[in-house]
Amino acid sequence: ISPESDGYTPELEKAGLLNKTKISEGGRKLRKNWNPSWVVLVGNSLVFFKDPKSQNASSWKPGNSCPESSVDLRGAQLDWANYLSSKKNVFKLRTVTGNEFLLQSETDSLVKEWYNTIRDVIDRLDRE
Ligand code: I3P
Repeated sequence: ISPESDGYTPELEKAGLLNKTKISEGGRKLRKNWNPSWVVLVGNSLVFFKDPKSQNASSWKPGNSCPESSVDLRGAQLDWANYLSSKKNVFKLRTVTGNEFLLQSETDSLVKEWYNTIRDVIDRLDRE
């Protein structure tokens, strides 16, 4: 059976709650609007869901709920970015299309895990 005909869904790497704000769109600066977001790292994408309370680790699966947005991690840049916020534990993700997001949590270990996991995916895609 080919992966496609088997209803293949890409591997879930990580899911959890982070605070998120988009700070630029196609290189154009946006006003910050921090909101909690249910974030799912699956395959080569980071997928964002609204309404974190109603989400769980299976929510990303096709048909289960509609994401607010998603970003392709191929060619993306990841950097610590505490200088861009008054909040602690902030990192910035910039996509090849020039969209920039800040992601944050009060929990140090949680943010480090997210940073490292996203870093690993970007590095893997860079080597392909
Ligand atoms: C912004 C809001 C953000 C803050 C931002 C403010 O004000 O307080 O939370 O970002 O700071 O401008 P407003 O609600 O009036 O848009 P941080 O929490 O990340 O510091 P900034 O302009 O220095 O980015």
